[in-house]
Amino acid sequence: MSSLPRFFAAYQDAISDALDAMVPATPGRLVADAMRYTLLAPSKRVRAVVVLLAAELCGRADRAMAAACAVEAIHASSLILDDLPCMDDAPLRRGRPTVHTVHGEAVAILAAFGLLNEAYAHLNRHYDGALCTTLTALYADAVGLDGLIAGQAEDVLATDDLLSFDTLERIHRRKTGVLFGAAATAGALSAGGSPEDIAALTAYAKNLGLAFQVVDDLLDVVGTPEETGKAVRHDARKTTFVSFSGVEGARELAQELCRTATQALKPFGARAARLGALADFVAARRL
Ligand code: GRG
Repeated sequence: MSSLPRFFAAYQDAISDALDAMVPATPGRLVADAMRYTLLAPSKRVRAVVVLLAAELCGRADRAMAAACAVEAIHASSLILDDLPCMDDAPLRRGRPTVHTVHGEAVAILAAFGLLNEAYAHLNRHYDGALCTTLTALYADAVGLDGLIAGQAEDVLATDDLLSFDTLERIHRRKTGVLFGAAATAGALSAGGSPEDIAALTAYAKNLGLAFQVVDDLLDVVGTPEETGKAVRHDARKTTFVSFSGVEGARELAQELCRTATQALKPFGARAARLGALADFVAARRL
């Protein structure tokens, strides 16, 4: 399954509408324009869909959309920062020129901070009490010094070194896997899921996230800008899962991680079919 499962479209539409309302258009405000430029650009919305599907599986999806929007805002913030000249220096993202090439670096950095800030503000506006505190801490930890920031720091600083497989895995579990895990945890928490449900969904999503990153490396080699919306052969100087394991090895690793992810869903039985279909998509994705 190299295209998104059919049920995805309705989730993507609902998420895009909610994101549109989260950061409303305010003509003439450059930073808000830059935030919307990235946030509303064509995206798979995988992390937000994971939030919603985890909540559904735990019995109620009606409180999950704000957590889904917040994770998308964090993700969009990280994309802007990742693309900056001092990091990946990427020209293209989501099929469009990157924010800093359109608006300049200063506005891009402010837009990234704006999106991160909005993510936490959004949680605060939509949740109360212990749930609000827990979700805010969950996302802050995912972004923080054991999460995206740690993974990115190690990745950026290691460009010219040969990395061990363990180091590569640690970098990408943090850069990508942790936010997927937090998305599933947030969805389950918003629905009042049991500790067992939360643990199973988090294990699923962390492995799914690492598989997602392995395929990201793969698509840098075998994909096209039309498929991925990004420049390809951009990681040629870096140690990646493909430079380590080859194209076939990386594909097998992604499939193995997706199988491990799906096994974690066993306690849910057939009710987890959509998350299973998402794992099948990730293992074979071309976008
Ligand atoms: C302060 C939020 C924050 C981050 C600082 C810059 C940084 C640390 C981390 C970078 C994390 C990053 C960009 C990891 C790559 C993850 C990845 C595979 C992105 C592509 O995701 P897709 O394919 O993109 O889901 P779409 O466009 O579909 O949403």
